[in-house]
Order: sequence, then structure tokens, then C-alpha cells
Amino acid sequence: MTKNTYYVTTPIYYPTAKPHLGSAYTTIAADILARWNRLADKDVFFLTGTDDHGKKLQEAAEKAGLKPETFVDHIVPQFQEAWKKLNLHYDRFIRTTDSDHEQVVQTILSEMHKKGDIYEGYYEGLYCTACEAYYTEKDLTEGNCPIHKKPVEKIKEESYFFKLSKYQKKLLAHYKKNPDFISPEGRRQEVINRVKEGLQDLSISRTTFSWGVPLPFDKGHVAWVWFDALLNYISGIGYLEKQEMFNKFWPADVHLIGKDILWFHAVIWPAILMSAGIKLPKKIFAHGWLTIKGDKIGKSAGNAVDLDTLSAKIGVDSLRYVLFRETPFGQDGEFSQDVFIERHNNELANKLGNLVSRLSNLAEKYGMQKTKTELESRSMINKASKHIDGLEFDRALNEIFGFVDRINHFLQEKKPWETGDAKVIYQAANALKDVTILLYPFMPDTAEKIAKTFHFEISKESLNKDLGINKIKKAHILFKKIEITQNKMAFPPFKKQDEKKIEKVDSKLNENVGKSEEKSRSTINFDDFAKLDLRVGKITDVKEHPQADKLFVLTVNMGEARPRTIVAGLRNRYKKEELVGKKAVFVANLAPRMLKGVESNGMILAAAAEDDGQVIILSPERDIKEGSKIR
Ligand code: ME8
Repeated sequence: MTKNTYYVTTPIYYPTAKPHLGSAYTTIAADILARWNRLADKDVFFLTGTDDHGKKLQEAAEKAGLKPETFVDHIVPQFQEAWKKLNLHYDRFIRTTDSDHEQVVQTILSEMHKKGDIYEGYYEGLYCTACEAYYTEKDLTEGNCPIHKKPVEKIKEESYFFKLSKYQKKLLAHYKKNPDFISPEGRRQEVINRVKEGLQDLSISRTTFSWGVPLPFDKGHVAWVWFDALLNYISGIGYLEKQEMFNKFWPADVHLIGKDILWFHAVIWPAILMSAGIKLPKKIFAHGWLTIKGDKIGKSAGNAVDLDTLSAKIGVDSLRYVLFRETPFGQDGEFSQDVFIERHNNELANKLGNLVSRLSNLAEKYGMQKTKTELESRSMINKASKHIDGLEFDRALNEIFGFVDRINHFLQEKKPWETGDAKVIYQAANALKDVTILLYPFMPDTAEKIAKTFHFEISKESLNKDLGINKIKKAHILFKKIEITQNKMAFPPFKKQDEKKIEKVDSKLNENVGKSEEKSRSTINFDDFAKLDLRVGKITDVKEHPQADKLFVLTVNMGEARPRTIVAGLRNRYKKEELVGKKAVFVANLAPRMLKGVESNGMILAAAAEDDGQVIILSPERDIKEGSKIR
């Protein structure tokens, strides 16, 4: 008997800064699957949350001058708010600082220790705190962490080890017997090949910092953060405290993760479960990275796209749609403004939005009359359903939008606006019902609006039932076209050929700012001066501005949770290397300005030399902490 339940998880994210588009990507995918399976009348559990412990968190808290618990308590609600705004309906938001979770970690550690799978030792080797992972020399790329491309740390400390090596054969047997366990296929092969090379026992505790779950059998150690984190998948559904619920949902149907953390999920996690005598999840699906100009979007990469700006300007449903429309879910996908706007305007505003508006208008005017349909949707429903079940979201959307095209062609051909044929209107509306139900997991708000206009329910039954005849009122516009001039977003720069458009955007956005700059140049009073927030910042990275020969794009640390991007006209005078690592004075409260398509969040102060007009930046005369105020 197949269970009528569905359990989907996301990674639990490190709350070192507010969430970005990358973390949203996995969480939206999980929401799509959760909604889809709820539609299929399954009892669904969708788990997401945060990974509150570890060295990385402790360091981030120290940097912010806060205790780790205060720091995470400050950041975690920002995840919850962001997920709410994106319309993500999870069943639990777990934090590894939740007491039921910590108890599960300690219980599993005790059991594995008793069993002899955990033993005391000494770890001497490499560690990347950004990954929270151990590395060997051969894992490194040019001496750096292969993921973060930054130096790794040499650590030496007492540690407990998990006998991972003991599970090599069992793991390989499991992969062989369960070909769907790791997906997509290419990634599965990579894991199998690496496991075949052999597995070393794994250090699972740390002694040089304290922000973690203490080992129950040695309180001087805290659990390695990954050991702690992975267990969230069982504690989140009540492993110790809610046996009935746990038995109902475990094993998980799918752990959704990014490809960067596949090893932890496909090797370490199943080995821990084997050791603890717990069943293995059914599937681990590793998706690709969202990139900007080929670089992974992430908080540390400094190219994070601000989620709030994005969803406020574009609309949540468009964002949810376009993220999964373009790139196959398993592969890396470049996030580009051009593609986004094109799809929003062409597919959502023109094709779907116009269909809804035109059809509701016709139905209001001429009514609808039931008839046998020429717009058979069954094959589209079957194909799209199969694709969603198989996590091929792009293919599902392709099917669905192919059918939207068919409905539009049908109307174009029959011209009900000329004939007033209520049967034609009915057929198109009935077909739109099926499109809407399938689109619901991707665009829940939009689907609900359409369903309300045409009076049907979003449910599985509704797919198999003809649309009822009701009085219809013309729908409000679903998607406004995005004009490029309205488009003030923290987005990647435009392509070179769009120079004209950029100028237009810049000038439009800067219009208001410009006005206030026209104020007189005479003296100011102290209150005016006090409005300026001048601070010391450290330039941590310098890139050439892709559009302008004179400009650099600086990454500047001003002692805040996130570094800022500041555009500066220093390229004629300074080399990149001269600037990296330098401290200088910045205006911290200047309103963001678009400079040739890049949003600048502040300004560097520089003097123009009287003799040769050269630009010289103002640096503090001795070293001083970034973020220090200038008065
Ligand atoms: O790894 N594109 O947390 P994390 C796509 N705490 N997905 C991305 C992405 C991008 N550019 N950037 C991040 C951790 N992600 C651990 C997980 S689980 C037991 C512990 C997504 O905050 C992707 O799902 O670094 C990736 O796996 C996850 O965020 C990493 O989040």
C-alpha cells in the first residue's frame, strides 16, 4: 500500500544574514511540491528552517558585536518574514536551537557512541568555516576551498570521530538498489565514484569554540554543525516527542538541496541514519546554482539580489514563475533581468493576463454555454503532472504555456468578440480552468484570482469536472507590464548593447535626487551637516564596472551585517590592487543611485588635486575599525 503522505524538506539555512535569492530558490521549489501534493489530496509536511549553530555563526555574531543567541534571534525572523512574503506555506520552521531538536541530537549521539560508532581521537587537518567542512589537500582548488575559493584553516584539536568508513559498502549497495536515491543522474554517478574511492572516518565534534550542542558523553565538545543540522530532518517531524507523526511522514519523500551540499546529504546523512538504525529518505535531489554572470548568488559573494526589492517591484508570482521557467531544475541557471522582464511581459502579461482579461470580458458580455469541447486538455494535464512529479518544472511550465497558446489561437480563430458565440467562450474558460489549477503550485495568488473570477475551485476534482455556468465579471489586470524605466532594482548590470536604456533608467531614477542637489551652494547650518553619516569603510573587493571605463564597483565593509556595493570613479587614478584592503571615508547615508545600471549604496570621499586634477581618496591616518563614525 502506498502511503498517502508527502514529506518535503529544504536545507536549513545559516542565519548569518537575511535570505537571498539562492535560499529562496530551494524554498520556493519545496513550496511548489508541497502545494502540488496537497492538490493531489496527500497529507503533506513541508519542513524548512535555520541552522543556528556553528563556528560560522559564532564568528558572524562576534563581528556584529553580539552574543550568538542574540544575533540569530535577530536574523531568523527575517527568514520567516521573507518566506511569508513569498507565499511559502511550510508546516514547521525548525531552528537547531529548538530544544526538541537539541534533544534528538544528543540522543542519537549517545546511541551511536554506545554502539561504538563514535570514538575519541585527535583531528589535524583543514577546515573551511564558510562551508563548515573538513577538507584534504587534494580537495582544494589552487590551495583554496573549492566552493568559496578562499584559504582554508589548519586546525588541530581533540575530537570525536564517526566510523564513516564502516558504511562504505552499505552505502554503495543502497545506491545500487535504489537508483532514484540521488538525483539528477549525473550527480549520482559523481557520488558513487567518490564513495568507491574510499571513506575516511569523520570528525564530528569541535573543542575550540562553544556555539553548538554539547556532546552528552563529553561536555567539553560541541557537535560538528553538520551532524547537528542533518538531524533536523527527523527532529522536525517529532522523532522523539511525536512518534505517531514521525512514523506517518518518515522516510522523507525528498530532501531538496543545492549541489554544493550533496556530499553531506548523500553520504554522511545516510551513514548516520544507518548507524542509528533509522530508515533512509527516499530521494535527495540536488539542484543547480542560480548565478549572476556565472558566479553563484550568495551572501558572501556580494552579488546577492535583494529579495524585498525584487518581489516588491516584480510581484511574487512572477518571481516564482520565472525562476523555474527558464532553467531545468537540476542545472545552474543565470539570473538575468532581461530574460525576467521578457518572460513576465510576454508570457504572463501578454499571454496569460490578456487571456484572462479578454475571456472574462467576453463572458460578462455574452455569457457562456456548455458544449462538447474542442480544447481537450487531458494530455496537457497528464504531461504537466508527470513533469511536476519528476521535478522537471521547466518542462511542466512549457506544457502549460503551450496550452495557453492553444487557447489563444482558438479564440483568434473563432473570434467570439465578433460572433458573441457563448459556446466558444465556455470552451476557452473551461480550458483556462485546467491551466489555472496546474499553475496554482507555481503562482498561487494568480491562480486564486482566476478561480474566483470564473467561479471554480482549485482542486483535483475540479480538473475532472466541467466548469459550471456562473455570472462572470471582468477580471482586474493580473500582470502589469514592466517598463524598463520603472525598473529600479538591485540587479546585475545590463548588457553592453543596452547603453541607451541604461542612461534612461539612470536619469529617471536620479530625477528626484537631482532636484535636491540644486540647492544653493552657500553656507549650511550644523543640523544640515549632522545629516551626513560619514564612516570609515574597508574596500574588500574591486571590479571593473562593465559599462563605464572610468568606474570601479567596490565592495565595502562598513561594519554592517552585509557589505555594500559602491560605484566610484577611480579607475583613471588607481589600480585595483591599490584599493583592495584600503580603508577610506564614505558617505553612508546617501540614497541609492543607479550608475550605469549598477546600484551604488554610498559614496567614497576623494579630493581633486588643485595642480593636476587627480583624484585622491581620503584614508584614515592610522588603522581604525570599519564602521567608525566621522564627526
Ligand atoms: O549549507 N543558487 O546553509 P546555507 C541556488 N546550513 N541555491 C542556492 C544558492 C544559489 N546561488 N545559494 C544558496 C547550508 N542556495 C547548511 C545546510 S542542511 C542540513 C544544512 C541554497 O545557508 C541551496 O539550497 O549555506 C544550498 O544548498 C543552500 O541554499 C545553502 O544554504
